[in-house]
Amino acid sequence: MSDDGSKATDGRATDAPAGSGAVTASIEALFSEDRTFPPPEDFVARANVNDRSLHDEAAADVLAFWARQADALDWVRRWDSVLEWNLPFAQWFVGGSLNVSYNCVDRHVLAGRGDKVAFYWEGEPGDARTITYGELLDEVQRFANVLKGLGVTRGDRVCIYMPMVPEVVVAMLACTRIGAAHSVVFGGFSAGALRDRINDADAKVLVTADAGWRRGKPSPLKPNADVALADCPSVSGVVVVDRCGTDPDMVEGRDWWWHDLVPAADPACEPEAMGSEDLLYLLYTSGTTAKPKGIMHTTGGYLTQVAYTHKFVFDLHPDDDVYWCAADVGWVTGHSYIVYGPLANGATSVLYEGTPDHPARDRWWSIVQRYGVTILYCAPTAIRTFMKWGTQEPEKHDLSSLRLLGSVGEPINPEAWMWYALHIGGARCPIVDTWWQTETGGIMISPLPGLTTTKPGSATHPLPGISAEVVDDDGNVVEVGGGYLTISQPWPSMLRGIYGDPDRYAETYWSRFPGRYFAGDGAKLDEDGYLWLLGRVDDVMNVSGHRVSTTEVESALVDHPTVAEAAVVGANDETTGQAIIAYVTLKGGQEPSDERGEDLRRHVATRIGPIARPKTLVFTDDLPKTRSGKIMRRLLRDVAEGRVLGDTTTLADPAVVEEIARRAAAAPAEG
Ligand code: 7RM
Repeated sequence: MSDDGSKATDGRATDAPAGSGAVTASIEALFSEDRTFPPPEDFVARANVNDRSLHDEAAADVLAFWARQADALDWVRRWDSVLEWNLPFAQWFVGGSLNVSYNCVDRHVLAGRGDKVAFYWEGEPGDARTITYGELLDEVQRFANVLKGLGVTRGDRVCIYMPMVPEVVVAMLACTRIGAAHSVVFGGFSAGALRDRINDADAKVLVTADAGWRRGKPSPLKPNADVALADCPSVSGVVVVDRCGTDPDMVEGRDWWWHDLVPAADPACEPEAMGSEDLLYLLYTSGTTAKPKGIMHTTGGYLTQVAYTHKFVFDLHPDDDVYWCAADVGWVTGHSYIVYGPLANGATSVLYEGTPDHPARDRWWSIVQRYGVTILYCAPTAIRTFMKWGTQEPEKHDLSSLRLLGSVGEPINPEAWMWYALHIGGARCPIVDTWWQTETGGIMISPLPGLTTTKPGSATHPLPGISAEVVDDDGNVVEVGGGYLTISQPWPSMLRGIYGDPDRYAETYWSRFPGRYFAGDGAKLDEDGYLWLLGRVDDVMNVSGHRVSTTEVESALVDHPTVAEAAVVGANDETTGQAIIAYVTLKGGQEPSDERGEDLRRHVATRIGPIARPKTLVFTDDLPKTRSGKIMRRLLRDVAEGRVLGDTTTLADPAVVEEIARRAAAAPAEG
């Protein structure tokens, strides 16, 4: 799709904005037939983007456009060329040098904003800290010197395995200050997963904590780290934050307390001038094989795109907004939209350590009210969980500070979109459904909230500067209809490779459609030029020769008033190729029964067509999810096809899938 593919629906001139403050009218609009939402008039009036000039600039000269975005950063040396492109290898802002921690912290302090709050941090037990940009600068410099003292130098790798405490941000920025690459490993991963990632990256130092708070209990980290480190010869030093007072074993000469080293460290550390293409970080992501891929991100292009997208997609007004990205820093969303984008833009953010149901199911909404959160960015899986818990939870709090909502990580079904808009956004806040990946580094496809008319469930259009196209099996561009989502031009925050495996990079991302980056996602373009993400292509089912998206069937199920959440897979079937198997969690107070199951199957058939009617429907209390909240359809397929369960170690709760297997064996199926 071209950059101007959205002209008909993006222009203010062609759309009548919804009346300002007219909540009743907005609620009616929420349930109107066409279900399209122009940005509210009062939002448009103050928005960073409310016309097509960014689109026009990018369409006129995309490299000049990206150079202008890069100019929003402070460079030690300006680049010689914006892009050097030897497909599939890109280099951005070649010859330029800069320091990421300087851009994220120092320059705001130097501009007189040292007292501005960078983070309102809240621990799960209710303890809290406010960290200003000035304090962040002090801690980052000290910790940078601590790392140097442990022998870390420019070009080394540092592994970070931590809970959501301010020190995790400090550790990441300290690495960037001295030119070391970090590899953050999500705190929910096991000792074995940590070991493999440390060894693949050949990390010199590990930064961790004794434990982090989860549902009222310390969830251990240091004991896992000790198990991992028994097989990690590259690690010579470990720094431990005492978060929970669990008194872990400390190995003499290897392990050091944060609270001993940091206060004693030299408070001044000059930022290293790094090349634009120097490695900024590695982030491991699982692919189709057992070995996780170390996705490589570099410095100048990455920071340019995350700052640009954070400013325009979230319509950031740094002096007024309180921004909260509720992801974990162990995922790419945390890297780009908790740490680098917001800090590069001088934002004030909320950082929360714990679970949404501790001490009660209104914890998030109490945080929104207390800090006056204006922008909330979270995942559909969280929204569906809140739907399941009921509207009485958000209704306990005043959420009127919110003015913009974001979604990321999975397709958001229209039902969840509407619930989010109505019960969290008060029918007042635009929603940005942002599509991107660990590999893309930053947001690629999303509404611009002051410009784009949204449709619930559609991520709408590629951002200015991004060339996304849907292609068919043969790589031909699809104008209207379904196919594969590809990116046809390089972008600044694209991955630069898979650490230690350049062949795998070319093979995984650039071989399926020559000349195009293939994201692994199915997508369709509707008649109005709107993009609908249909999930990973291995989630597209083929029933009697018809392509049926798992997402569409899930959406239809969740659209039923009794359903809280649904996951759908295609299981091998002798007659139809694949058969549709649905796993359904009912809302609180709803009872599973054969009649209810039949009712839901009929509902899907009415919504999409008889071809999409699930053959089997299994009621479950929970769905198997990864720790980042993505439904593990692979395991549900194993269950559906009666296979021995595959690897469940990346699941948040492995017991869930065993229970589902028991119920599936007993579920009735249509002949
Ligand atoms: C940011 C992140 C990437 C995969 C991606 C998609 C899915 C993410 C959306 C989405 C539909 C969205 N990185 N995905 N965002 N699908 N609409 N707005 O999640 O590397 O962990 O996952 O997530 O399948 O390929 S990730």
